[in-house]
Amino acid sequence: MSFDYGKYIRMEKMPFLWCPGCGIGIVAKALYKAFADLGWENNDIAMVSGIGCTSRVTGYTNCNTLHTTHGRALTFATGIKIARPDKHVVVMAGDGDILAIGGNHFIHSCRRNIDITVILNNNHIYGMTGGQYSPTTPQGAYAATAPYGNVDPCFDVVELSKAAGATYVARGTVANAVLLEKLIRNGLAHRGFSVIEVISNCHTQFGRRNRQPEAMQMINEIKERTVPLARAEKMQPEELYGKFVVGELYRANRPEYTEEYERMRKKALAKHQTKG
Ligand SMILES: Cc1ncc(C[n+]2csc(CCOP(=O)(O)OP(=O)(O)O)c2C)c(N)n1
Ligand code: SF4
Repeated sequence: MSFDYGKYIRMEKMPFLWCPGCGIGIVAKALYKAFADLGWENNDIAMVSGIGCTSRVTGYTNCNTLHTTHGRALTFATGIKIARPDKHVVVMAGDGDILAIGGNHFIHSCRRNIDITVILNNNHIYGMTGGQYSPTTPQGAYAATAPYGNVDPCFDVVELSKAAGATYVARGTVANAVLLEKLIRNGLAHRGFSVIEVISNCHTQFGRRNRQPEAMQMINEIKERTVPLARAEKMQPEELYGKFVVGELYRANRPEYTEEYERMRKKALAKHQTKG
């Protein structure tokens, strides 16, 4: 079904700065489709980002936007959600932005279960700044700062989010936009902290150094390594090594932060008024 994604784009900002074939375009389109499916108007949404290629989505999106400093999107997003709980707050983030410099904010936002949706575009590298390795660069992969291969083990975004307290966790890829739209839509609709990890391609900085310099090479490789959750459940852990298990991977119900905060505020107010 066609939809008017132009409604969510600031046409005056065109053209996008992304390299041709970059996965971020697919992620942005899936996000706009999810907004349209949910019937969200431009002014219903507040989108926040830090710095990076992924973070540029915010500048191109026609809604209430805040393009902040590297790693700090969740601090601004938390402030917005507390001040305006009526807004749908979305954070667009790269793996470096939200898991390295912003890692501390990320785990504590998961713990609070604040009603914010994070779209974590995992292209396994710092794209914007020239291909330094990030917390999701696979061990052994090459990067500008790992010319002989990366020694650091990488985070599993799904396990990290679950362990820290997020209440909706999903993984999709740029190789399956239809599934990605559904995962994003369900994450946006979820009341609580939701994380949608998107396995994406940065052929310019990651692929070029790892024998996949073309966008389609990377996207095809992502497709080959993708395993839907139902199939993964029948596989052994060793068979899943190096694979991307996709789908809605975790859901939980826990009190949401702004509601709890409001409850405490009212309690404090009542106590104060009784004393007065
Ligand atoms: C405090 C600070 N440190 C470092 C930078 C430089 N910087 C800008 S974007 C970026 C990394 C971006 O990588 P990622 O978040 O993975 O996003 P991508 O570009 O891959 O989408 C870095 C290190 C900065 N802008 N501010
Ligand atoms: S450097 Fe990588 S992440 Fe940035 S626009 Fe180019 S392909 Fe995309």
